[in-house]
Amino acid sequence: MILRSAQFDLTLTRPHVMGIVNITPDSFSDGGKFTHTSAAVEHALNLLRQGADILDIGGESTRPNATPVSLQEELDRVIPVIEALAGKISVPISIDTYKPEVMAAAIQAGASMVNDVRALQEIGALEVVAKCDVGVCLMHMQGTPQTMQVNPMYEDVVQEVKVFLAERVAACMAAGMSKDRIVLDPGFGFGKTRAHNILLIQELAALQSLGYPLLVGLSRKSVLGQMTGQDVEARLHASVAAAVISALKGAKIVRVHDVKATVEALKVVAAIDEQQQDN
Ligand code: 8Y7
Repeated sequence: MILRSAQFDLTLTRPHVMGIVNITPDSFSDGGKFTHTSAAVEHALNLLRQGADILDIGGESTRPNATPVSLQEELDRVIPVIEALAGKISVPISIDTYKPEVMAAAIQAGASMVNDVRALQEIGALEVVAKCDVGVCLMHMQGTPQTMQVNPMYEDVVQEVKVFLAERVAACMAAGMSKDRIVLDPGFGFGKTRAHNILLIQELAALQSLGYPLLVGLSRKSVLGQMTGQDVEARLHASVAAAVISALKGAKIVRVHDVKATVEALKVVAAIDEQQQDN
């Protein structure tokens, strides 16, 4: 499988690692450590040294109950970081936002992929991405970050996520985007109970049948806390296990905080996979 934009071409035969760069003082796992541009750039460069294949830069936390951030504040957080990295690094820069103005400014500054937890449903977002020749990750969410974990409900979570993602793909096609720009994501933890998250990972193949590369984000998420009893800062081992299982279930990109551990774990997956293919 391939993910392409004007600036990059990723052949997704082995699972790729997207490293998370949060520039959010209220982000639940980085706790404001990377608020300033230079610290965020330093963190990004660290993730690259650890083997990240893509960097995902975000300026507004989407954790449950997070306070929304103004457009100007989000721009002030992410644009200087993208400007400092663009042209200096060899991996694609993804902008994590649902706001079309942030998408446009980030692409202008050098981002070549958009990671949108609202799957380009915000007015104007589809148009920005369609005309800019960038990659896009379309994610499923039930509700909004403010309310999504109150009482998530589905009749058939896998089917409903699949139908939603297929509809968003159709919207992208109708806007003139090409197929090889698109990645799909079930949106773990976004309006899902523990049981919903588990069903989605078990049935990842059902989403793969849509024919697009899948991205999985389970890193440090609360479902892993529920499974292990560990607080967010102690979910490394659970997160690596989740990344390995995602890769075995067919995910082509995993979005993670702990790049080094994940890269090493996925090298083991890839080595075993390769030999199967050779024989
Ligand atoms: C995801 C995400 C977050 C995810 C994609 C967190 C921005 C919460 N989670 N984007 N963003 N997929 N595509 O725990 O699962 O990192 S924010």
